[in-house]
Amino acid sequence: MSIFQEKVKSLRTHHEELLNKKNHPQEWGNGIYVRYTNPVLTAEHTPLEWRYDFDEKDNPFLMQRIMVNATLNAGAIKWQDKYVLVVRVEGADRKSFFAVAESPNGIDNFRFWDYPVTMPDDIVPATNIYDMRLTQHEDGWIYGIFCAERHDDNAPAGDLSAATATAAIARTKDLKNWQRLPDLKTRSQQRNVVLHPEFVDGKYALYTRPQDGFIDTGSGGGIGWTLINDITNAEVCDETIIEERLYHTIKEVKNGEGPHPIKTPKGWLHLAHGVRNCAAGLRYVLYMYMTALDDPTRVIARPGGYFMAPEGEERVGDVSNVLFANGWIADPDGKVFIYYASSDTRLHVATSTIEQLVDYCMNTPEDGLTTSKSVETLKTLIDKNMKTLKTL
Ligand code: M1P
Repeated sequence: MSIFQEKVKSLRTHHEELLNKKNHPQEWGNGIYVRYTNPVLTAEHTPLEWRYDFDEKDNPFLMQRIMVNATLNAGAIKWQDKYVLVVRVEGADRKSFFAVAESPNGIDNFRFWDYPVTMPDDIVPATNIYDMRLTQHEDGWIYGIFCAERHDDNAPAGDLSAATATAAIARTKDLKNWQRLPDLKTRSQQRNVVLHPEFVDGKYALYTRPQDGFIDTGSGGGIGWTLINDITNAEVCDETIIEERLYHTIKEVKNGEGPHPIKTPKGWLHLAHGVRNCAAGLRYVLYMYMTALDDPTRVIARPGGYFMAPEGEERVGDVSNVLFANGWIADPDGKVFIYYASSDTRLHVATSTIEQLVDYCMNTPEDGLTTSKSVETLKTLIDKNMKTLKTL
């Protein structure tokens, strides 16, 4: 065996070890969900065929020819008994694309399919696409709604950072062949747009996030709701904010719907992200809320504070202090797999159950919005525990 062949063999062995690595639940948690010790996908999990040229003549040093920077913000779906993620893969060139990875158990052994997704372009091609939310809709299609980013040509000459965010829409039956529909027509910029899985009043329903600028929500923001007559020519006519951002909360600067909500007997279970600003920059955390079954716009539970915040190594990455989730899977037995990315760099899983998440939403006190209220809430729990402990 030549030196080159030996190098290829050890590279493949090392890669297989990473792909086959068992994931284990972390021992101490908060009783609400369980984190796992290893990320489910990192840049190193991407296929070697994407990164190396294995022809010795052309690549005698066995160097990476195309480098991958990150694997993050994945849409998720249970598909043919597999836990399937449509991952945002970011190359060293800063361009994101979608690639499908699947696992037999949802917590480890994720493997990418051989080729990334070939996403057809809109009439106006995008520079970058990312953060797909997957919805198996009752109309029979699987929809992927994602952000399409383009340079803002109305910006002053020389401003190369000005961009626009638009909600792009595509649909598929097999996660391989995608049919692109026209981007969502709307007065504002939009990111974090999500399709509700059921028709509402016979129409498609979207969660939106209107924003004045590419980064700043400005006067806009909050999680909005709109009904769409024709998904093949989707246009926002009326938009109502159903989940506002609020002063001195974890969602003061921005918020956005995560994956589409899960239907439970007690209401729709929502996962979202909230953003606040601080001296270290923007801090992204995950939070939950619930809406009524008969009216998905009516909030019925608002647990205060964050549900999940960056911890340990999760806190550091390309965009530090960020947790972001746009994919989760609820199994028929009630187990929930939450796929979240840390610091725009890698992807993790946490597990819980519908019963636990509903309990969390219904029984976590709301944010009282002032220190005095928070202390009152705390004292109520301590008083209750003092009485309980006396009876033991
Ligand atoms: O960098 C953190 C996140 O920032 C954006 O989220 P939002 O639209 O709520 O500000 C997105 O670019 C997201 O991809 C990214 O993870």
